[in-house]
Amino acid sequence: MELAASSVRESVSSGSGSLSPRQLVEIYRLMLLSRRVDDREILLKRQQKIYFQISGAGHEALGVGAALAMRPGYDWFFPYYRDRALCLALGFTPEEMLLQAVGAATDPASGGRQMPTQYGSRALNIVSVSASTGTQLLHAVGCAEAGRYFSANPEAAASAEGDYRAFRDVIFHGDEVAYASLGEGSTSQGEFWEALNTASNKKLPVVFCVEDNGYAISTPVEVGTPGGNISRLVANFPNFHFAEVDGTDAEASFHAFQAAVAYCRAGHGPAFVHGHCMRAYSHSLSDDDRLYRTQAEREADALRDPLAKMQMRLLREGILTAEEITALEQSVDQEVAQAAELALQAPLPVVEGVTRHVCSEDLDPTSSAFATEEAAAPGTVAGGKAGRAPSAEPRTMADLINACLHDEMRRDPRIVVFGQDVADASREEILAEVKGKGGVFKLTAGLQSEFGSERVFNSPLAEANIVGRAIGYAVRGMKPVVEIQFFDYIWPAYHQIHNELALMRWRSNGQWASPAVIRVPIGGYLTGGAIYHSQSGESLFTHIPGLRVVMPSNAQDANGLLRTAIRCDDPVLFLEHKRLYRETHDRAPYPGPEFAIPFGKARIVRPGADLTLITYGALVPRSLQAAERASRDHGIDTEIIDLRTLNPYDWEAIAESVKKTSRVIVAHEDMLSWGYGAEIAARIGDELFDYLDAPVRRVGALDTFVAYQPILEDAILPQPETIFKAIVDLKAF
Ligand SMILES: Cc1ncc(C[n+]2csc(CCOP(=O)(O)OP(=O)(O)O)c2C)c(N)n1
Ligand SMILES: [Mg+2]
Repeated sequence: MELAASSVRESVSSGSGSLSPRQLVEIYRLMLLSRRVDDREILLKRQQKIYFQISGAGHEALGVGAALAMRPGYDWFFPYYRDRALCLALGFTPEEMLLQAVGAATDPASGGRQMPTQYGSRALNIVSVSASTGTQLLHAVGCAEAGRYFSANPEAAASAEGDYRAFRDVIFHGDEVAYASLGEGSTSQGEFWEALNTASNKKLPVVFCVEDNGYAISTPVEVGTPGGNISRLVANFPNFHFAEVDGTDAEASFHAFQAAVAYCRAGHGPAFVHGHCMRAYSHSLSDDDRLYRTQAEREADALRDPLAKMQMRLLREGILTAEEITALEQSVDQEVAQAAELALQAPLPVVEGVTRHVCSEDLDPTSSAFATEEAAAPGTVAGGKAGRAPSAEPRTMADLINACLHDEMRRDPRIVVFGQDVADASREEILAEVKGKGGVFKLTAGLQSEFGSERVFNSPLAEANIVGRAIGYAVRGMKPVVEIQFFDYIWPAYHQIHNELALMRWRSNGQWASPAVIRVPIGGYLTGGAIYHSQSGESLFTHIPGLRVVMPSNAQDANGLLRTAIRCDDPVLFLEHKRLYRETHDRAPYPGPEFAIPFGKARIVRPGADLTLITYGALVPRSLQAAERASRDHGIDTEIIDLRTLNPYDWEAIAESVKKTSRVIVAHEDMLSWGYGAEIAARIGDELFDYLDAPVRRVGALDTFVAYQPILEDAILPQPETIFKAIVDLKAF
């Protein structure tokens, strides 16, 4: 009687038309298995043996239908928490699910870090998903783009020693498809529309599945979806295959997915399957739907239960007798009970391991492998169509960032660059006539012309789209080096950065990682930059575990640190101060294509004996001015430390200097309160108290936004004068 999911998949994909009785029985078995794992979890939760439960009850027909139309370990999956049946039908086992529920060390998705149903499996190509509704859709889009890229450029998949590629294995198939699902409530998220936008525009092989159970917790569908039907709203997206299906009917669901997957595999574009299903239980075990649904409604919904419907069909059509149904139930129950027993005996995670996989355990960007600072030979100029010409002439930070991007893209075919206006021209045929844009600050100029539109391209004006897709690319082993046009507009992407980019490795217990680089122009001192072109806010990012945050103050450091950012295996936020892009004082000769600076190594900008000034970014030149004046006017000898990387940061350099001078100021452009300096000052107070002769001082902007009128801007942001006064003051303390 029993038949494995894989054999259903094979026999179905080779055959045509309706499903055989044996196939229907296997579909029923998988649906039942899913429901019974839910029921077992509910029992375990009531016994307080697990800590959270959310069920897939009512969604089983859609999940099994999708899974049987696709290929585990070949296609790619970005499911959501209702996709228990999908995952079981792909090959995730009941025991593995229950290991998640108990939070076991052997939980294959996260090692006890994530809630149950936040699935993940390398073997099955189920990419780790979070609890955030809708974020995974953009990952699926980036994943599909990466698959297409590798198919067109198979040589890019080759491994390479000496950078992240040694640890990012690549698999791809020319006709692979990515699956991404969500509830109908989550279609209200902007990222849903951003994902459809790119999938449509680029004709990507992504099957979007909306599992419409009519509610988002207690909120009915019409609140978030005008008119109450998402299919009507998306119907005009070009290039899509659309299907609206009874998602409580397993066979209809399966056929809908079969057609959708075939459309995607053939390369016609994305597909949108809208399945009307139902919620057999409340939202989760923490919810009681009797509070917001009438009894009549709940009873009517119960008649649509896909499991009951399938069982009735098997009986009605004489495929199974009542006795055979009972036997099947017993065998499924036994399987689930055994799985629960094993899960309850499984080893629990060790407390000592909690910080494992915050960052890469394989490649350490603070290591000497990235210390080619001295070895690199200055004297050649990178960039441009002509390639590298010898030159020792000093170049700006903007030039040397651009040069690094050219160098690295030549060296590593897995790098793609995208963002708003980063291309020379999206309509590439006009490049014969026009010079091209290459970024609003021209940092990416010439990249598209040299490396083509497949590797350098404009994104829609949507920051979450940029970072979300970058994550999808990066989990496939590519190296997206994306640009957020202004730090002031990074906020729509903050969710992706905080909950996805930085977390991918830790939450999947090292199974998945998304080491993308995000370049971001930041900061003020622009004279007229005002509120929305002058923001700082780096401490909001250094507060995110797993994210490396870099902020160079000069051309040479920018070049060497960007190289490390690109070659390392962690996600990096690379903050480029706009005011420093074209300054004359921070220029440097092009240091060559192998020049790298390790993270977490500060630079002593000015040695001194009397006082330590810790800073970074645009306050480095301002601090230098202040220190020179303090030396001239008062004979105070200030040591200036440029941190260069903010997370990790060079505690040894700080400690060594403070032990020598016993007086310390932390100065930054960002607002004083809750700023980056608070952490450094606190740690100095904590660990170096015995060495201090005075309190730790901080210099920062006033606790307000940056105003447009230059008189106001000058008063708000810290000036050389502000720092000078702090130096004199502290020396006199
Ligand atoms: C970004 C985000 N906001 C809010 C939540 C809390 N939340 C979890 S599930 C949910 C409702 C989702 O409804 P729907 O998309 O219809 O999926 P369903 O649970 O009905 O299958 C909400 C609001 C969340 N997890 N993520
Ligand atoms: Mg819903």
